Amino acid sequence: MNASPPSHLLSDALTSCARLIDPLSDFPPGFQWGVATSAFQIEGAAQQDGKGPSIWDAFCEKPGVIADGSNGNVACNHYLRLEDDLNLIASFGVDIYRFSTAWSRVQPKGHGAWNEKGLAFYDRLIDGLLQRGIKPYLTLNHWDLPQALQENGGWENRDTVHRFVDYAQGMARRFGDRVASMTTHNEPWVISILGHETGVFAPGIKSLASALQVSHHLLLSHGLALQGMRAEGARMPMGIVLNLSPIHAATNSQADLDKARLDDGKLVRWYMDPLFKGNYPVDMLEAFGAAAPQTQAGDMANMATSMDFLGINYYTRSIASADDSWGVAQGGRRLTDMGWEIYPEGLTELLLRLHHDYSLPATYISENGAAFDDQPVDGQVHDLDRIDYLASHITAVHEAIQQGVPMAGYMVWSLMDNFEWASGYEKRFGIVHIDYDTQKRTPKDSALWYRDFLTRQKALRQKKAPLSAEARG
Ligand code: IFM
Repeated sequence: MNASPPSHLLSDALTSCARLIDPLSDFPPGFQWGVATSAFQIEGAAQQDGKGPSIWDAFCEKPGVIADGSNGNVACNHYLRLEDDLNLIASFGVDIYRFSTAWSRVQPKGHGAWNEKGLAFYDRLIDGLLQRGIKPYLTLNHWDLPQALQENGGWENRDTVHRFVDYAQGMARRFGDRVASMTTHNEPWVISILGHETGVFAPGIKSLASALQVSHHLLLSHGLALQGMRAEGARMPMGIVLNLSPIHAATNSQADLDKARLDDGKLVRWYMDPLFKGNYPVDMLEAFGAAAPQTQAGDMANMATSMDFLGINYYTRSIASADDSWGVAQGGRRLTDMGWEIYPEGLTELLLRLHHDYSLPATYISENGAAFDDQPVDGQVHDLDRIDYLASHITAVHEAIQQGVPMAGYMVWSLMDNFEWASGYEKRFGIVHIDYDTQKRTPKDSALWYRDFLTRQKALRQKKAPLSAEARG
């Protein structure tokens, strides 16, 4: 890989970021640093070695749903470039690598027969990480439900809950001795709302009632999967990953404040309340009316099965106005290539609020990053905007720690440019640039900055370790 630091530009960036993060910033002992990806976005090999189709394979075939008309057939070809990618990950000095397993690669129909070749791929990935001293953080569902299950009603069908528990148990049996962390679902709000209410993501359904039934089944399957994996003897920390944002009212008018409360109910409390309090927020049940999900006795207690950690994916804040007139540009802040406002202080605000309202368990920022239109120049990518973005958000995490939030780690989204769902390959979130014509990987300046930042963090850790041993006497 080309890892030579882009000299003056990188050091300018480091100096400017040093303003944000005190180089001696003290993160708690054991705080984990990592990078994250997901199976469908990077693996490719969509029909290789017995993999079955997922709902995203099927969705990409619909005309007009993916901005550039692309699909995940090749993506970053990670399936075939595993060894090189493992070396790439290791070159940044991360503690952890967060990835997802493609359910239809290991169990092509989502139930019944397992696919040994698919399982063997994840054996190689997990063992390759361990050999390099990197902890594998596995996510079971990063949106790519087997298409065969969709044909039976998908997440709207309660039977899928039980299929997911079987899948989770099978994965725990196979990999439970080696993975350091197990996440059930990534961003259930996205699966529910974007997949089933607005229909802009797979499977492309447009019904609020379907969306809410889906969210119920996702949370239920999460709780039952934790119980099922523990019953298999799995002892690694287990949790879920939510996409959360603070929601600010555009003005102090009662109508805007009410809308902000409603939006917060739909994005944050609809998930956090069942998981941590064992009930749905009453105001939201009222607001959803007849669209509220069908539940069965015992569901709420199962959803609140105790978790070892919570993962939070944070990208931006959200502004609520009663007439939906607010435009992101009105905040006066810079926007990323996704049109998302850069708002790092929202991360501290969110973490403090969640800890206050729910008394958080060990909490990870399981995704944080930004898309910018960066292109290589003479073999380098000078993505200083991304360095600023990452540094300011890491500073926001540090601030939350100082105010008492039990933060356990931070993961950059993403290791490499990849298939950004309905945006196709047009949006680049990676700290490693991918040339999709040649599959060449080029670490961007942000990757080199992150590597250097982690080197300093580790040096600090080592310096402190003997001190704390001494202090213990
Ligand atoms: O790329 C996605 C990821 O799959 C889930 N969280 C948000 C990212 C950026 O949109």
